[in-house]
Amino acid sequence: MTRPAWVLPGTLAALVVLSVPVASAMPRYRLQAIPQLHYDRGNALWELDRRVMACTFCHVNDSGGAPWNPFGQALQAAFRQDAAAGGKARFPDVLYAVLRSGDDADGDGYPDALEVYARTLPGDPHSVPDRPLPELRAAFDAAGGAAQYAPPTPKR
Ligand SMILES: [Ca+2]
Repeated sequence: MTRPAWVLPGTLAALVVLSVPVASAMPRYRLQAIPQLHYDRGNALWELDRRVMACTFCHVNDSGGAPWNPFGQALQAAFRQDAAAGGKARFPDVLYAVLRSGDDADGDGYPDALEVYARTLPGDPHSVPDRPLPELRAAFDAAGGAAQYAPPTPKR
């Protein structure tokens, strides 16, 4: 007996999805941040792969939740500031504002946006880019600077 042609690809796809560690849905902010920061590029299964952006990007613990690291706290502060001013900023706008500010939340000498570009953790001073700041900044600027992390235009 021969199998219908669709059985094998379908089974393989299911196996691939099931073999991704912690294949549960990711929190909403992370689902928004990953494409905005281009961490999804070249990874068709990014929505199922928590390794694409570690919880420790914003949180202290690997499993997320409280407390937040200095970068997570910077995002929270920006939300509070916006709310106090009567704003209703969306998460992508807040993320962009924090990155555009040029601040270095973890104080490791690399501004947050450059850490995003280098794929290191902006809230962990032990996670630093492997090249000198001037060299990294030149590459970052050539790639479009902070503007490359502008929020996506909302779909209509
Ligand atoms: Ca860092």
